[in-house]
Amino acid sequence: MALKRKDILPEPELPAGSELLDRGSVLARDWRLGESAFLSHVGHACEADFKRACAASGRITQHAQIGFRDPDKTRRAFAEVHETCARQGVTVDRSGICLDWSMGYARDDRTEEMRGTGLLLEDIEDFVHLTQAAPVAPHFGDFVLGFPAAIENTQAALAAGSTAIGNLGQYFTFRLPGWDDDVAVTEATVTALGLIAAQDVEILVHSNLDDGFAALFTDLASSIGAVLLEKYIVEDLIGASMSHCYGHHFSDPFRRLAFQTAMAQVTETPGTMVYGNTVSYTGGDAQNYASLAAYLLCDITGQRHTATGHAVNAVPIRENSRIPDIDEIVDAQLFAGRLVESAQGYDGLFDFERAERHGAEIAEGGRKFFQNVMSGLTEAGIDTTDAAEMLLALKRLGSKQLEQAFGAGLTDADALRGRAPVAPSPIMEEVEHMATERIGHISDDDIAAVRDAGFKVLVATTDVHEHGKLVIERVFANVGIGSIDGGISADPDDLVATARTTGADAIAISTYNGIALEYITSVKAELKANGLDIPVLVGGRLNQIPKGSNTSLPVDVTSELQAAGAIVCGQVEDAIPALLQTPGRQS
Ligand code: B12
Repeated sequence: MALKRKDILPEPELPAGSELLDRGSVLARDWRLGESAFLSHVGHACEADFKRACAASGRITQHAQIGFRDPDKTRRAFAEVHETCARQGVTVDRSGICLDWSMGYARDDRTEEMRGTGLLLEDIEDFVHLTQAAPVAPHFGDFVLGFPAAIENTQAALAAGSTAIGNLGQYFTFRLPGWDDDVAVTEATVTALGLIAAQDVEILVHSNLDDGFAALFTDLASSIGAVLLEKYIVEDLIGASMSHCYGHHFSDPFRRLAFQTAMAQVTETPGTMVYGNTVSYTGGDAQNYASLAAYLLCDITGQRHTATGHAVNAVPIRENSRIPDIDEIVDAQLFAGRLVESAQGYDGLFDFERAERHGAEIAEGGRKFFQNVMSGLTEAGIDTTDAAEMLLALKRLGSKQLEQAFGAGLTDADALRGRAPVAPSPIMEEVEHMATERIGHISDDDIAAVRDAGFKVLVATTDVHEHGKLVIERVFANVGIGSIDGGISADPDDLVATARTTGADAIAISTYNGIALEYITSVKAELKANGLDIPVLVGGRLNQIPKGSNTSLPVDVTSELQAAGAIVCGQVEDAIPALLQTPGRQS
């Protein structure tokens, strides 16, 4: 069915992109790039120039991600990681931080209740202080662009001398709790992009594809399509430089390499970093070291063959169980440094031609996706020359609808998005695989019993992590449990309202953001206020930062969740006995 403007942008009037960009360039009169220890050290005007110089000389650069909550410890980590590695002959070129999601709200609107597991930089001095801590390129990605606070966060990042600011990918998929005004978010983001474009040095607008649509597309060609769309908006419409990151969900080495060659075929601006393949960290230290080596070798040899400017990112091997400490970050960087040396011997052993051929197919599919989106939006009545309209239309359509309507693959009724992917995305294959594996843990008797009961379960997430929800939905569909879509980053009151209107028999909540207890307590209170008594199942990462603490380590809250009346599920199949014990069903 053809898309119509009224269904995507029903507002009679929206802020014009050109006006927002003008507003941004007026701000640029006062907000200019400040000094950073990195730029003084390397003697380049911006990180993009530094990246081009490294690529030209064949040097592989390294990115370290630092995830502490405490600003002092974060500064210490910037300095210690750089210094300790330098003493052993390894250069950490850039550092990113995991900012807290409450940084997305305007400074004056932030409250302690909103805080998640990340770092809060209260004011500009905090940003500046950080970038002076070590001569590493400061990367301000998460929760800067794409949120209500986009302008003030961008001003602070610029003042602190950062020339890589993001994360546009998050604009498309992340939602702050309690925040529904996507027009205001778009307004702030486009104004901030105008401020960036008006700087007299090149600032990379960073986008982590895996934070955006790539985590949920079934086809890698669609992800290259997203690269082209963001490049079109940022470079052609806004006049800034677009720089991409990818990697979390790219577990298959061949497609990981092919995707890098596809990127090289459609972009010229240097990439920020290749993110570590974090979803492969499912074991203990020894197993995770194997995963680290596997993806790093692929990324290093990829950069040696086709330098796209991406820094390689060695994710510490305990990242799946807790926020890594300084010595663990150092270990991962030293590991990467040694692998950069060892990788030289592997050059002739990789089939780059085959990877490039597949990359060309992915790039071709990406161009098709881009063209399909552009003509589809034009036909719908969207002004594709207006950056704000383009961003808002893409955000509102979302990954599933975009891929269904505009994907490059041929129509296939059996495929998840109704199209056979050009290059299946590894993460969606993993989700399918995990669902099949979990179904194997459910007995035939239990399957028969849930089928008879005809349960309808409302399934939702508290945050952006959606794969747990997808696995639950796939398993439920297979064993005959109906799923009602409660959405992503759902607010507790909205979730309970949906439970009431749909007559759900239970609520299944998948949570990863360190807010499990607070969220479940609110859901239980909302249920009580609405006179509903249905089971609340919860699974995922069940931890929370203790109130009033500045520790970087969230603590497990399983027993508190149980005390609050939730049914804690370690695996999807734990939902089955819990549902079968449900005393009464809503009529
Ligand atoms: C993939 C991933 C992402 C992707 C998510 C993509 C997407 N759209 O889904 C991206 C890159 C976007 C992302 C973003 C972030 N992430 Co993340 N992410 C992960 C990662 C690598 C995997 C999580 C996952 O989806 N696993 C797949 C699921 C299916 O596997 P599983 O958990 O084993 O699931 C089983 C069970 O748990 C169960 N289950 C799950 N839920 C439920 C619910 C019910 C009812 C039932 C019955 C069962 C059940 O079902 C599954 C099968 O049995 C983890 C680290 C890790 N390796 O675990 C970090 C991790 C969860 N992320 C983390 C963080 C901090 C973030 C960010 C805040 C980072 C940032 N600053 O931007 C943002 C989130 C921002 C936000 N607004 O929410 C932290 C959480 C910290 C904590 N709570 O201790 C982790 C642990 C990494 C870390 N150590 O720092 N992330």
